[in-house]
Amino acid sequence: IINGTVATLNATKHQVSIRRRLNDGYFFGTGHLCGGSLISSDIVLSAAHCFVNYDINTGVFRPAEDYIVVMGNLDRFEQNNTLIYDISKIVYNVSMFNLTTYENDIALVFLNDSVPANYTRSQPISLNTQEVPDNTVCQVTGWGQTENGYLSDVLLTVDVPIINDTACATQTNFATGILRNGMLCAGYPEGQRDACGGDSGGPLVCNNKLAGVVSWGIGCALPNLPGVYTNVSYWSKWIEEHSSVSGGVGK
Ligand code: 4AZ
Repeated sequence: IINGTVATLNATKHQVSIRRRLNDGYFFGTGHLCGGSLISSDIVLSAAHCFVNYDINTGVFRPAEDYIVVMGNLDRFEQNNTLIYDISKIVYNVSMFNLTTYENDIALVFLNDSVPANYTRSQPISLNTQEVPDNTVCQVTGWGQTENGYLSDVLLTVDVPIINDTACATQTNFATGILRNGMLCAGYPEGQRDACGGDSGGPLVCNNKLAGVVSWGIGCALPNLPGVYTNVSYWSKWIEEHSSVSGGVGK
């Protein structure tokens, strides 16, 4: 997160950290790989690209056993007060994530056990099922890269407004990225505030509902190059079909 502030646990109980089980140092020393959002007692919504094996850049997905999900903490190194889960399966859309266009950058991560309903540090978030009006100010959170280029030790949050699709398509087309169906944009004309590497898969929350999944961008926080998110409302039917989680909180 670029130019964020420290998040509060109260506002981010849905936030999880997805980590590589093998701390091989390839991605990030601590194993933190991506963010995600708890959407029911045992399902996390994240980005498909988090699970692609970039080592050989074939677009092959790594198996679920390669990952763990950590939650309940603001401090990335916190060991107490956290819950750690294995992943029983990861569900992608049949059209599959496209490594070139970043289309279909969504994944359902099924935990091997349910988060106890009385565990107050982690709670599911409701899905946004309708289009978010342009200029709505939303919050994106994560442990991703900050202004100094390193992952954050503590969960950060930053406000970003939703950008009109047409305006965003024009802006992203200036460079290599192309805005496609199922994506939405948020950011400022002047840049400055944004998600960045390591925030991927994490939540964009608008009016207390999960509206976006951090997906991609051209650099981070650059002028006229907004952050691009997987549009949760575009995928809500697919999410419901594969998880029994609908607009409310499921299970
Ligand atoms: C990334 O590399 C990434 N500015 C995530 C989000 C953004 C850029 C890059 C958005 O995971």
